[in-house]
Amino acid sequence: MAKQQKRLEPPTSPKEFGFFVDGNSVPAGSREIFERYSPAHELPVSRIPKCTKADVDSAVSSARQAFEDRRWSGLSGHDRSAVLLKTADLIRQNQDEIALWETLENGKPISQARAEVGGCVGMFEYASGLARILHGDSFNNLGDNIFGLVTREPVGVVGLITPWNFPFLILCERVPYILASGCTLVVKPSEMTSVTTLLLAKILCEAGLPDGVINVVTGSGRTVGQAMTEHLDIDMLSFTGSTEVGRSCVEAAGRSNFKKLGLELGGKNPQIVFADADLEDATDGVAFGAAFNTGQCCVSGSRLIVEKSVAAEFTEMVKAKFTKVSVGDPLDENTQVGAITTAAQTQTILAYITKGQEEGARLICGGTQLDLGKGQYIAPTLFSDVTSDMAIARDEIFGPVLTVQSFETVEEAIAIANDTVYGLAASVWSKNIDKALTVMRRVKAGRFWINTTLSGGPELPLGGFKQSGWGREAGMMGVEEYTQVKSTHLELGKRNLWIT
Ligand code: TXE
Repeated sequence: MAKQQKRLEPPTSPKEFGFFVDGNSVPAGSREIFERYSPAHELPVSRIPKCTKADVDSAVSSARQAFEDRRWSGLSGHDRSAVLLKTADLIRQNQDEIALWETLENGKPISQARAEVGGCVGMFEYASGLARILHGDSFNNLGDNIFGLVTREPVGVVGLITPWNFPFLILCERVPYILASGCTLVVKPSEMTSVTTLLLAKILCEAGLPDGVINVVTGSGRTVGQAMTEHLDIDMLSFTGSTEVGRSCVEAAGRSNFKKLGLELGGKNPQIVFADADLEDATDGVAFGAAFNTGQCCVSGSRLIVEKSVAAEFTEMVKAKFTKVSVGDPLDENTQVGAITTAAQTQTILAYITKGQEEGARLICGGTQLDLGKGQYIAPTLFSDVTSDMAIARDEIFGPVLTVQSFETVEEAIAIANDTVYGLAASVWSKNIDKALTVMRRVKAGRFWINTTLSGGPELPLGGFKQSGWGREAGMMGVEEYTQVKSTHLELGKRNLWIT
């Protein structure tokens, strides 16, 4: 039973926000405004400035100044840690407000949004420890006259471009780790979901982060995002979003300053179910993995690959779950699946559903837009008779659409799972440890779940194999990614002269 909460309502008028540079909120002034509508309530909820290239320059210059004068990187790990811990506390105190904005702008259920914000508290707490743990290495085995040191330094000014599917969670899987490393930041949230990024910048400053260490520019990908990818004074760019824009980040880095890149891109993630799995758990997990966050997750388990002997039965069990899941107003405490975040995404999902039928897949359930009076909703959709060459089995749909394929041997299951250009995540359901571990070792994916799915936390690194991206976020690696390594040789005693 969901706990009893006061029924939340969307605001009666949109709230204005400025962007954030050098510790100050900068009002829109004469800039154009982007008005965001709640995808569930069809009401304007927020108004944010569309920043210009000049705004990107001023944000980068603020981050550069803050980096070069060492107001943050020059602090001890202990002092940086204290700011991150205080931030964790303030996020906890502001959990309801942050969660409400996530729901209003993204359309995700409020109970889910609250849980995600709770998880973000943990990200800051964990990264606060890493600020103190981060260290290099030394070599005492190079002979009596040489000593070797390996030190880590923050990479510099980091640009961070985030998407709209988990605006606060994806932000918090990166920001505390970047700050733990000593870097400074310019963040560009998706224009669809900017508010919680602006709230985090304010909270960080309240927690004692020096001005200029975090800056937020709002607005379009084509203007603001593109300017960041090409900027000569951004040392590293972390991008999460579509494969297409990821490719343009690589090209822009090549054209500009070879900035270091971290990329988290698309996925077409398999969920492999063996006949010996606990089928009740597996059904629930598979349905959750595909429909959670309306399937708008880079790690969504969108391809069910099930052992032939139980395929028909299992498909029926997933259908029963899908028809039972509560889709509706994300402000309702009992909703499990909320609204599709953007009108463009709704059209993309519906077009794939049509294409699946045209390609000969069999629609088992869902497949339609739900009319709930207002808002964009799509019923969890299940397709069987799917083959690996169909677009619905190959492309990232980013919606609540699950395809079913079957296999007879472990080798066949692995081959189907790997038959994709992506390698972000995968799940396997089996009570046989040999099979589960064989699949884990052989399927190419950066995140793996055995008898569970979509679980995570601040400790384990995230990232993709193949075309799902470069680098890792979170965990110790999530801090190390934002450092560069310096090797120092130190000679002791008298030099063995070259010219005598
Ligand atoms: O993503 P974009 P979109 C996938 C998913 C979805 C598709 C399109 O399949 O259907 O991408 O979504 C900024 N230079 N994912 O169009 O455009 C943009 O403003 C620099 C998977 O919304 O990639 C936003 O801040 N930046 C993914 C961010 O990039 C640019 C999450 C992501 O938007 C830019 C989201 C440019 N030229 C979508 N153009 C995941 N891996 O979780 C846009 N942006």
